[in-house]
Amino acid sequence: MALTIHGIFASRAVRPLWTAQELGVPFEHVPTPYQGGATRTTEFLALNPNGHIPVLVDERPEGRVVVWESMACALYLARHHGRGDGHDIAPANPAEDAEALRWAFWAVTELEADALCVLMHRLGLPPQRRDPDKLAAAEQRLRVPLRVLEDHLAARAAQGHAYLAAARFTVADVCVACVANWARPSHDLMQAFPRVHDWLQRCHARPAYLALKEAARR
Ligand SMILES: N[C@@H](CCC(=O)N[C@@H](CS)C(=O)NCC(=O)O)C(=O)O
Repeated sequence: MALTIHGIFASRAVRPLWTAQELGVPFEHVPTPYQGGATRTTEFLALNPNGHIPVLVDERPEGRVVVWESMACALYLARHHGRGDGHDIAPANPAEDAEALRWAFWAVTELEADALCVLMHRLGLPPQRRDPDKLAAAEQRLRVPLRVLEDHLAARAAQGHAYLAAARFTVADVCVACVANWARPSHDLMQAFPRVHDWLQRCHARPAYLALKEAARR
């Protein structure tokens, strides 16, 4: 198969997996876990010297393309495997491309570290390792970018749009939803930012996402 995505669903690999599934492009999924040493083998390190998932391998007529960094993988897929005609999640013009780029970079720089902290200290870590002070500080800091997202969604709604970057769901929504989702266990934040909460629910109710989630459960 031309496209291979390495990395389990319950990781940053969800970003390219969800993008590929939305685009309807055939791909092989190699569910490499991030624990247990699979990302430290010589073979894996040859694909990604950082030893992280996800990795995307695209066997193209002109040669093999390897992409790591989850947001780069998602944006690459949309750009090179999307139709770009305004009917799928790929950017259809430079303005939509700019939206996808800026929201993807925004998610990793403004949101990711604190959202991950919320996920870990509310759910991921064993209870004895959870730190209420770290959690409270992360939730407090997240109020700044989540306000930006909330206001953006309000402005979009006023124009009759339910998604971030276009009249339809696009890769920009995938990139931000995958990260903002980590803050969902914070009831306070979700209550404070109801548009973010509702938009996250809408994104995660997409058949492509649910299909991947179901496949991961099996
Ligand atoms: N900035 C990277 C981070 C990748 C990353 O840290 N992936 C985690 C799983 S979500 C991983 O592979 N951890 C294993 C390790 O670091 O050993 C990206 O977005 O792709």
